[in-house]
Amino acid sequence: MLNNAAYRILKLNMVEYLGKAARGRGFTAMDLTDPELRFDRMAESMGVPGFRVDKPDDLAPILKKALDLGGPSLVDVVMESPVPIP
Ligand SMILES: Cc1ncc(C[n+]2csc(CCOP(=O)(O)OP(=O)(O)O)c2C)c(N)n1
Ligand SMILES: [Mg+2]
Repeated sequence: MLNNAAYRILKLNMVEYLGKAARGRGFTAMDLTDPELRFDRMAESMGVPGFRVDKPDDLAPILKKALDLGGPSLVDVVMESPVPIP
């Protein structure tokens, strides 16, 4: 899964609605960072192999490892998802 640790669509909606008025305002309750969500660990807790990718160079080897299992697994891919305010 592509994990941007945020409800990004809600941020985009807020910026679209407020435009420049969004400057200086925070995104209340739209970040999922405290606590950090670990979907790899959630998968493991349910008996499904979990992997985490936190740097781009690891993506291909970890995907290969997951696919080589020949069964279900979850790959938690850490994404950046900045939302610029106009
Ligand atoms: C059960 C449920 N609760 C709340 C919502 C409202 N909602 C729509 S999109 C969204 C955030 C989606 O965030 P995410 O899945 O992380 O996707 P992203 O926008 O970050 O790509 C929420 C809370 C919903 N659609 N369904
Ligand atoms: Mg998200």
